[in-house]
Amino acid sequence: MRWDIFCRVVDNFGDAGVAWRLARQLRAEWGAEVRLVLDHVPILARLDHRVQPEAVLQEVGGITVVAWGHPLGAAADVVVETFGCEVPDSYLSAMAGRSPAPAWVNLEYLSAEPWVEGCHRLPSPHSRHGLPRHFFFPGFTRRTGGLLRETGLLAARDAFRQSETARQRFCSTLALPTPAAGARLVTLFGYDTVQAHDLLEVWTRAPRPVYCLVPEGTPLAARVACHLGRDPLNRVHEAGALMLAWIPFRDQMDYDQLLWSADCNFVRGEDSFVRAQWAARPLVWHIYPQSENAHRIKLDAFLAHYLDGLAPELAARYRALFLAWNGVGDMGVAWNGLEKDWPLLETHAHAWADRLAAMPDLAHNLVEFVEKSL
Ligand code: TRH
Repeated sequence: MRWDIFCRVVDNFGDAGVAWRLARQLRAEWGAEVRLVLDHVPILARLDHRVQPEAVLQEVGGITVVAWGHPLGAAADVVVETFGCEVPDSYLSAMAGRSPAPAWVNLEYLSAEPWVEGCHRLPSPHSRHGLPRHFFFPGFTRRTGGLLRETGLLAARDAFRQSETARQRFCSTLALPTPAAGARLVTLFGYDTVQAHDLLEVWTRAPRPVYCLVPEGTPLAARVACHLGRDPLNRVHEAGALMLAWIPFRDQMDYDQLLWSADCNFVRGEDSFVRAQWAARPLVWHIYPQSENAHRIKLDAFLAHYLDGLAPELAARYRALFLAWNGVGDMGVAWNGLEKDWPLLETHAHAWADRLAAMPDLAHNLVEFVEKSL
């Protein structure tokens, strides 16, 4: 089948990141002929070095990447609008002129809120030209569209972890010092937040050494550098129990290995948040901030699922860490409060990943849905 995926970058990397991941999986596992129509190709080039930022039409890994506005010609069998972006009018006319009509789906943002189950697969009231369009919601339960997960992802993760030296090798490929024995390896990807100051202070005095890897090129990486009075070009900073290194922003396809190497991943938005769950290690989520604290509802909804199964006191302490990192509460108290709990959090993170993996993945659900509607 031919698929056209449309994406407008609202900000940051996640919009393009999700669309690109979906495109790659449809191509690799479902043999789909995919065009990704994107309004900001340079963002995709940050996620995949094969992408030419200025090209209006290019082939990357078997996927056609088209800059928004470039003529598209005939409509595809399946049309996916990501995150409520509307297809261009000229393309809509092409869709209307096609027989049979294409399957048309609006792939929505990820949320664990209960209403998602009720809206998943509902027809969109805003269909134009009388063409049917449906909402497709990712989610954490069987009554949603699920999460993006490539076939073989968890097996690749486990094989990576089986090698005792994988972590050391990973650090050496980045030309970084090897983590000290017993050091807790943490990756730090989030939005700009003052909580980072407290966290760095806590790690400097931590009873167990912390080795923190910070992907460059984000406001948080710059804030960390500013707080430590360092230039990220110096790469490594050491103070007390903390060793911190700024690392190059990785290609999306390599990002998983970074997460798999770590003992704890600070992640944000949508796609890195999901990848950290597949990494099956304790995570801390910096949720995309929304006006009027709307993100708190989303955060609480996720935690209601994610913390399920932990003893109540431990769940409360872990919850405090999520909240503190999102600006509510003391980061130092929250981090130190979990010092003895890591083995339990690790077991829990694994069980959570297994629970999610028992459900079909998003690409599978999406293909099944459009095949029925065509
Ligand atoms: O970048 P994000 O904050 O993205 C978004 C946007 O804010 C968007 O507007 C919003 O709609 C969405 O979140 C919910 O966070 P996210 O989703 O985690 O995307 C980051 C992408 O960057 C993800 O695909 C992983 C990738 N990545 C790399 O490829 N290499 C790296 O080194 C890192 C740190 C991330």
